[in-house]
Parts: sequence; C-alpha cells; structure tokens
Amino acid sequence: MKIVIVCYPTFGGSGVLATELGHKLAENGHEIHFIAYQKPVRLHADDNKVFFHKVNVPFYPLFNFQPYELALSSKLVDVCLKFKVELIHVHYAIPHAYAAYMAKKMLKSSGMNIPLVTTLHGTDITLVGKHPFYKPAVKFSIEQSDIVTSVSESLKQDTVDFFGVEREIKVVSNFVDLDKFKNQLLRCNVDNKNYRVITHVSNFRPVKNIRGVIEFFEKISKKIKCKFKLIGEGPELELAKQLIDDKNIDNVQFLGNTQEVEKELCHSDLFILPSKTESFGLAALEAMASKVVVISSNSGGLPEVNIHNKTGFLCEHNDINKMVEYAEKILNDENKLNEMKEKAFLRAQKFDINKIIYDYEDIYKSII
Ligand code: GMT
Repeated sequence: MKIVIVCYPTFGGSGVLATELGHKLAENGHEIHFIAYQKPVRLHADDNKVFFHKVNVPFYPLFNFQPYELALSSKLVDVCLKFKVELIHVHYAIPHAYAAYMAKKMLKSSGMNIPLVTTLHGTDITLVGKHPFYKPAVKFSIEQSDIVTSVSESLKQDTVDFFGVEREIKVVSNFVDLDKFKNQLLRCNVDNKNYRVITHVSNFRPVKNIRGVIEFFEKISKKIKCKFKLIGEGPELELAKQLIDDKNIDNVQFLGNTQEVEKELCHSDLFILPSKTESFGLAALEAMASKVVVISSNSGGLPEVNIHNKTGFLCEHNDINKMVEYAEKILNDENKLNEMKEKAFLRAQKFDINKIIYDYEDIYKSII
C-alpha cells in the first residue's frame, strides 16, 4: 500500500509512535510518505520505501498567524497526486485531521477518493481539543474521518464524553519495537552497583507533574542511596533544574532529548511518571520493555499499561508520599524488585509492534 503519515516531528509520544509505525510498515513492503514541518526525530530514511515531505509555510507579514493547516492540506494534495497515494493516516487530531479532511475534499474534485484514518493520542482530546475555541472543528474532523482509532480505552471514553461523538472508535494500543529493547538489554553492562537508578522521561509539560517528580526525588533520596536521570526537554525543564538546586538534591543528571532512550533505561531500576493526565504513557511502556519497574499515577490509560502490584504501582497523581512509600519498599527488596522487573518486561510483550502492526494493516485494507 502507498500511505501518507502526518505527524508532529518532535519527541512527543504521537510523533515517536507514528514514526515507528511508518518504519515497520515500510519493512513490511509498504511505501510510506511522512509529512511534517520538520523531519521527525526518530525517522531514519535509510530505507527506499520511506520518504519525507516537509511542509513549508512562507512568511507573510499580513498574517498574525501563518496558516499551517492550509500549507499542510496543499502538501497532502501534492503528495497524494504525485505518488498515487492510497490512504492518509494522521496522528494527533489538531490540526492534522482537519487539514486532511480538506485535502480529501480537494482530491475528490480531482477524481481521487482517499480514505482518512485519524489516530487520537491524548492531549488532542483531553486538554487542547476540548477547549471551546477548537472543539467544533475537532469534533467535526473526528466525525468525518473514515476510521478513528484511539491509543487506549480510556482515551476512547474521554472522546465520547468530551465530544459526544457516536461513531465507532477502534482502540489500537501504542506499541514498542521489543527487539530493539531486547538487544539493548543484552548489550547493557549492569555493574554491581551499590545504589539504585531512578529515571523520568517526558517532554516536561505541566501535565507531567514535574514538581511531583522532583518532590519524589527529594523524599526518596533521603531514604535510599540512588541516582536520578531526567530525560527530555520542554517548558518546565528550567523549573526542574531550579527546584533541584533550591532543594540541594544530589546525584541528579539532566540528559536532554535522546533518540535512544533504551540505552539509558536499561541501567534503571525504577521509572517515575506522576502525570496529571496521560492517555497511554508510551514512556512507561518503554521503561517496562527495558525491565524497569514503574511507579505512575493512575490517570487516563496508565492502568491499562502498568498493572498495580505486578509491573509497578499506581497512585493518585498528587499522592507523592504514597509513591515514595512504594519506592522505598521495592528498592529495599532485591528479590521482589527483580520479580517485578521481569513482570514488567512480560507485560510489555503484549504491546509488541510485531503484533499490533496487523491491527493497522487490517484497518487500512478494510478501507482502501
Ligand atoms: O503530551 C505528551 O506527552 C505528548 C503527546 C503527543 O501526542 O505527542 O503524548 C500523548 O500521546 C502519546 C502517544 O500516544 C501517549 O503515550 C501519551 O500518554 C499522550 N500524552 C498525554 O496524554 C498527556
């Protein structure tokens, strides 16, 4: 099949997911055309089945806001016509689903009928999308897509609750390329260390509860000998650094963005994700695929990924004391810690790309 994938090119979960999906589809013989405003960070176009098309938005001083949706719709039309694309798959509703709907209409007038798949990822529904300024357009584009998928049951329910949409929404879970994580685990040199490693990965947005992350570090470091690794960049990164300085917390490393998160995660014992909302928690799944125990909030789709008392622990997002209590207990019990790490890894297999890819391929086949 010839497929266009539209996504955000940054380190956010939806872009990462879309890129990994495109690579796997190309591996399975499909021709994949990525469209974004920059080359997606995880895209390695070393495959002659993968193409990248950049959306350029020319600056014009009359516009207070440059019309990205318009440029994206036009790029979609160009690419679809030029490469005889058979399907458009957009990741993150805003503004991708809306722009793709317009492209679909324009292509129709050129005699080309292109099906549109929209995958909802999280904040496009739970935060930004439901804002009254966007809501009618988001609702419309969800209703007009040929197939809508959601990355968790929880997000599907939120979409129904917030938008009152009655159409079918298929749940296709997020996934990981388990082989990549397994290979890294084999290569990972875990020295006999006399401390624990605790990791947090995010885009440092307010929903990630960065204050909660730092409070957790501060409290657990008074009880257990440990090192903290913070991976990622975003609006609250400076706040995190400031809090670490103000509270004089030692053994903290800020590693910035990385394309190979598995190289850090394989050294880790515990992953902390106290998000206020989280439709799925791809970062938590990547930790589990690296045999890391997860302590997370119980918001959104996290309970569909992290199983309480098996693969980690779930708490209210603001109950940091409880998270510290769980962490102290598990990090002091070597046997139980190893047992939970194995269970986390076992659970991650449920989300192996080699299984989930078929769900997407079946969806594509059903509408092309
Ligand atoms: O807000 C983010 O963390 C980024 C955002 C995105 O779309 O780039 O992530 C959302 O999509 C991910 C991939 O499906 C999910 O794993 C995240 O849980 C979700 N984030 C939120 O719901 C806050």
